[in-house]
Amino acid sequence: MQMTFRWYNRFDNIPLEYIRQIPYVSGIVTAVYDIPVGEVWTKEAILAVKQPIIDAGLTFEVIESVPVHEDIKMGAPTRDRLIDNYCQTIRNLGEAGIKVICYNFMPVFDWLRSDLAHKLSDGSTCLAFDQQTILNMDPSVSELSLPGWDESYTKDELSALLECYKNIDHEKLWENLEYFLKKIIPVCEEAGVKMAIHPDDPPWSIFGLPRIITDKSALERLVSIVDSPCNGITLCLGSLGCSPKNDMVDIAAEFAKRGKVPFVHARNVYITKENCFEESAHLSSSGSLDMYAILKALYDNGFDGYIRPDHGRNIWGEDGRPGYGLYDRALGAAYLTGLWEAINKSKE
Ligand code: DNO
Repeated sequence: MQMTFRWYNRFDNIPLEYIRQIPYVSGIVTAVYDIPVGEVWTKEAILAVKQPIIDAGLTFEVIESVPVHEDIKMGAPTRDRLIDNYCQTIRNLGEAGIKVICYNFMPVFDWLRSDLAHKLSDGSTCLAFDQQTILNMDPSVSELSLPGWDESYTKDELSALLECYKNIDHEKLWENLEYFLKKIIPVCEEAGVKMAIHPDDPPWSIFGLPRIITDKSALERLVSIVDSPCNGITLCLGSLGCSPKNDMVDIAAEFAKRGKVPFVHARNVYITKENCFEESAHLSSSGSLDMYAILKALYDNGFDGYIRPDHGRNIWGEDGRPGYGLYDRALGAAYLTGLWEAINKSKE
């Protein structure tokens, strides 16, 4: 298990030196943020991101994310050129020492929340999702973006995109994902890079858009599209785990056993009612997930990939990027490392 930490490079105000001081954190997870979605990440741009990380004594082996252009998700006629670009980015990343690429196949929106600063009883704030608030929102009349998304859209861009997706149902989206994977996985095999799809967050359809990576059977289907160690998943506990239908211990065990989990996003969620949740502190006692049992399932099934604490609360007066401040994620990393040590020692 390699403990990593997400960092938004020159767009992040957390110094790398601070991250280096979190016990056991050895690597940074980040991306090239200034190349438009769909264009090739040049070697120069990748190395410019890598150098300060190496200088700080950390490793740079996981990318989150190389965003997938909407034309690929929609199966538009332009997709072949965009997939060629994606393949070139994979090759360039492989040459720069990258081992895992996290990506997602969610139409238009990446993760979605109704509140970025939901107040908890201890005075901290967290990300939260309330289904009713989302149902009352109309994306075609507002500009939507979240800190941490790869793209934000103007009102007009959003309306146009939503219109295009009217013709794309779940099966069509699966077909387009299959087309994409069949082209890129052979390139990954040559480049020595593993793809790790991020589940849809939250794992149900929003604004009438199809969402497909939502449960165990979807993950089964995904890994069977191309049977390769390079076709894996980012096991995001909070994304799948905010639906009580997803048994996270079982999912962790199953896909770790099959060597399909190169990357884990470890965070807890507290399910307040159906389709509503708060992003709690990482501890099992704070949320709805049994973090010990999930980590044990990973350990027992040979997990040896990268893991990172995920969204943290804003605590101790920090005014951090929602979900991505320093303090609570550092607490999360220490907690996860402690669990891992205890599991490891219990086997001796
Ligand atoms: C949210 C993240 C996601 C994730 C992408 C991966 O905080 O977990 O934005 O980076 O979905 O492509």
